[in-house]
Amino acid sequence: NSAAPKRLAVLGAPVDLGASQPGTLMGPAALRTAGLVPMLAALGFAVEDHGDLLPTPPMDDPAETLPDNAKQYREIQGWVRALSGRAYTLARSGAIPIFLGGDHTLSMGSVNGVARHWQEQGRELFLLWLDAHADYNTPETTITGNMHGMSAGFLCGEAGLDRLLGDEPRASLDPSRLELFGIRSIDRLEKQLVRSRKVNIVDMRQIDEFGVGVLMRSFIERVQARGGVLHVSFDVDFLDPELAPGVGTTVPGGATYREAHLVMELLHDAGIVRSVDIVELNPFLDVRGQTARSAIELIGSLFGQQITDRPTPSNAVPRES
Ligand code: 4U7
Ligand code: MN
Ligand code: MN
Ligand code: MN
Repeated sequence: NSAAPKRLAVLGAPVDLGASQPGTLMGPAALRTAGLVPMLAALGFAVEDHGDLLPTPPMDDPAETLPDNAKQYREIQGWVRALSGRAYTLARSGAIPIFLGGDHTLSMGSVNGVARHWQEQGRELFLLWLDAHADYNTPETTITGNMHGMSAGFLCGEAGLDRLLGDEPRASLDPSRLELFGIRSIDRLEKQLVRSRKVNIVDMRQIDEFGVGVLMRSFIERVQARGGVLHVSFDVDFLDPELAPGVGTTVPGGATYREAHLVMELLHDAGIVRSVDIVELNPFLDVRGQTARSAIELIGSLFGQQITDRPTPSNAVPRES
C-alpha cells in the first residue's frame, strides 16, 4: 500500500514494574542486539532510532487518590505520561512509531498518544491486541494487582486509573475498536467485563477452528470499511512458549510460527498499520536470543518481508502455480 509511510521511528521504553517479574527492561536492548534496526532498513525504510525513553518524575498525587490494587502505580504513571507525549509527537511527525518494551503497561502511554493524533485527524484508530491474555482488568477486577494486566481496559476507558495520565489528555477508545487476538488466559471477573463491553475476542479455540487467515481478513475488512488505521500491540506471549520461552507469563497453546507470520503478512498487505508495540520480551528468561529473534522476524513480515512476493488475493482460493 503506497499510502503507508516509509519512515519508521523506534523508541525503547525499558519499563518492567508493571509485570509479575523483573527483566523486560532489557527488552529494547535485546531487540536492537538481534538486529531490528538494520533489518527494517534492509526492507527499504528510513529508520530513526530515538534511543530509550526516561520516565517523568513521580507526581505528587495525594495518597488518598492513589488506587488500591495497582502495584508500582506511581512509577508506571511516570512512564505512561512520558510515553503518551512522545507517542503523540512521533505519530504527528508522519513516521510509523515502533515502541520497544518493556512490559505491557507501555501501551497505556503509546496507544493513548497515537490515539490523540488520529482523533485530531478525524480517523478511527483500531487496536489489535496480539496476546495470550485479555489485559482487560481494572483495580477492581485484578487478582494480582499487576498493571500490565490492565492496559487494554484502561485504554478503553475503564475506571479506576483515572489520574494515571496526569495532565496528558486521555483518548479513550471505544471497546468495539479493540480486537483481542490469540487469547487463552482470562480471569473470571475480567471475562465478565469484556463480555459486558462487547469487546471482540478471537481466542485460540477460534483460531483452531477457523484459522488465522479467515479471522484476520474479517478484522481487516472491518477496519477498512470504516476507513480506519491500526495500532498493533504485540505481546510476545501471543506466541507458543516453545517458540518464545523468553516471557514472564507463558501460557501453553499459543500461536505457531506460521500462524503468527501469516497474521503479520496479512496486516502488511492491508496497508493499515500506523504504529506498533513489541512488549513483554524478557531477555533474562530467554534461551540464546531465540525469542528476540522470533519477534524480529515477525516484525519483518509486518513491514513487508515476503516469501515469494506473491500475496494471495483476499477473495481467492489458493491456486496451483
Ligand atoms: B500481559 C493476569 F492474573 N490476568 O491480571 C493478571 F493471569 O501483559 C495476567 O498480557 C496478566 O502479559 C498478563 O495479572 C499481562 C493473571
Ligand atoms: Mn500476555
Ligand atoms: Mn499483554
Ligand atoms: Mn506477560
